[in-house]
Amino acid sequence: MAKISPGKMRSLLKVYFITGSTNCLEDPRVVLEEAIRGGITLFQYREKGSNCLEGTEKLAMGRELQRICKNNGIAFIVNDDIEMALELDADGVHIGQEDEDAKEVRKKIGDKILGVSVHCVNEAEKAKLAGADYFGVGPIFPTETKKDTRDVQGTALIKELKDFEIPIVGIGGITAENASLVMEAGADGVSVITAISHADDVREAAAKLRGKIFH
Ligand code: TZP
Ligand code: IFP
Ligand code: MG
Repeated sequence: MAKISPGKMRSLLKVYFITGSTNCLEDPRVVLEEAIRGGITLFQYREKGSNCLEGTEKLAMGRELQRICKNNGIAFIVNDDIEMALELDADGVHIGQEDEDAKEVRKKIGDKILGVSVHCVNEAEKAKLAGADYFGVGPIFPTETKKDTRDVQGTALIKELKDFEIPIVGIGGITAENASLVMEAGADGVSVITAISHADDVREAAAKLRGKIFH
């Protein structure tokens, strides 16, 4: 597989759903199936937090979520865990600034999709040189999901990073109500955990968010 084109990457980022067992109110497999029915365009498996799955349980869950993605033509990205991404032959990985160096990760994963969290222009420069396929920018709005985030950034950095010509997804506290602000700032898409995983009707929540992005 050749490296993904920026145009294709931008189209995948539009409604980027992230979840893991600790984020879901019911079985993550059911949540993912429903979110796909609602129209998500990309999925990231992020297994974090107290009582999260580890080891073989995490691997088994990853494998099942990947199968659901495959059956529905949705690319499957793994958060942080490069070894698991390689073991599963995932479509890509997402790493933060606290994870392994992006250049080293790029070497390990070849042409797979590489997403990097960036919080300033300097980090964006480094990530671009390392061969990042997209930038994750956030937290845009206050979020309860990740406790160790940087300060809330609003949409200013999204505007600044447009010059890099790397696809951008906003993350952090994004809902159907504020998603338009993120897109208007120049993001290619929005990434959410709570807005979909905690919804009473997961499918409807994904569809509502999608409706704000595709109009
Ligand atoms: N990185 C920055 S904010 C965040 C992550 C993983 C959490 C996003 O979750 P939510 O529930 O969509 O605010
Ligand atoms: N951004 C993203 C993404 N994923 C993460 N896990 C994260 C920040 C901490 F939305 F993919 F860009
Ligand atoms: Mg990380």
